[in-house]
Amino acid sequence: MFKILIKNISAKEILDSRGNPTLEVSLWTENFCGVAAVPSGASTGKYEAAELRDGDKNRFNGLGVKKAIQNIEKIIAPKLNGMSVFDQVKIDNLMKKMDGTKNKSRLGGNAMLGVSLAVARAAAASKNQPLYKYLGNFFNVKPQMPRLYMNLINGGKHANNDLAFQEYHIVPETNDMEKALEFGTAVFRELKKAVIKKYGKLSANIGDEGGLVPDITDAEEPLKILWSIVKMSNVKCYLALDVAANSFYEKGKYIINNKKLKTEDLLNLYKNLIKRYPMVSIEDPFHEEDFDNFARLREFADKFKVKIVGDDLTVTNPERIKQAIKKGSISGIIIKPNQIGTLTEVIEAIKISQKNNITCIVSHRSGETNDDFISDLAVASGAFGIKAGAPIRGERVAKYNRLWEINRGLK
Ligand code: 2PG
Ligand code: MG
Repeated sequence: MFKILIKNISAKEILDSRGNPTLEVSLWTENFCGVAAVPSGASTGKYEAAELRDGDKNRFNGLGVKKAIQNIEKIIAPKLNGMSVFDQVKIDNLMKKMDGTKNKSRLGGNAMLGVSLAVARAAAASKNQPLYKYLGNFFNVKPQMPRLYMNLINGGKHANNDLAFQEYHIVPETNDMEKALEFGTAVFRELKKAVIKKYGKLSANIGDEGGLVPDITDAEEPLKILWSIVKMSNVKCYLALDVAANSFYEKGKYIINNKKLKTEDLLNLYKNLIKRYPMVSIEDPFHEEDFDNFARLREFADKFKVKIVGDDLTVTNPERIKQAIKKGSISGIIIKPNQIGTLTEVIEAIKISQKNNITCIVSHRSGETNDDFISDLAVASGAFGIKAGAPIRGERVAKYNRLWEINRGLK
């Protein structure tokens, strides 16, 4: 294959959707430039790739990423310059080797991911291909539009309310983007009205992912409200949860609505929800080490065709994913590029999952940028779903608008 050589790599700080600094990489060849920005989570798993922050309290509350930028420009760039943008695997492996740590703490997972994604963007541009087409070369599947997981009610670490569960999604049963988006925005409008009527106008304020933040404490109530709206329509639509249970797990108990629940109680709560609502999936139902109770719930959920999804449990890490598969803990998985730090490992994570019949859902982070890489990735990998928040807020709609655009091209 012909080669297009990397000439220069630079990076700069930009703000993410929470107003924290993150980095954006520009990777230059003779004629093209690939740009990629890196998101940041709030409910992060212990086993995620390290996010390198400056820790200088006098600047951006310690969250600056100048060190990561220096690593890109002073350590990574000199080694990558002269390599071909088509050598994605070689480049990612080289960065891993240069980093040399298990969790990418030396160079920073954020630094490495920014470069890795920018390489792919520059490669796609060099071939004059849309990104999803270029990424499609790494997968043996037909590109496919993902189902939209629209997070319409926010709780947990993404909201200033007392809802323990982090995300309440609607998942329209269609991969026609226009139909899904039109439906999603209509439900969101109705939801706003319903919530204001029942809980007052402050309840229609929004959280980190654009969903409403009603003053509700009961974990089931949001499902009730969403279902009451969705069931009126003639579009088939499921509900989904990201519990992010790790964020309210303390000393062996789960704190929900000021009550301390035992694992057994929480398991029963899920079983009841599965019986009562048209759920498609439940993500992170237990804390990030609890492979066994994930497996118990999965066994039950299988009978209802509800997927039990790993996120903090699996952190897009091929080793953790293999462990979860072996233990029967998951039937679905969240794919977040910045949890692992290189595109090559993201692709590996997706392939291992698909080979084992695990449903893939590509996901944004709660702290996002306008970068829409994950939309192309979801399509190219034939992922079942994509989590991109509510269909409002610029950094969320960037993903939806990109999918809409790709959908036009695919038709
Ligand atoms: C999650 C994500 C994205 P965060 O838990 O799945 O919705 O949240 O980026 O805060 O980890
Ligand atoms: Mg999650």
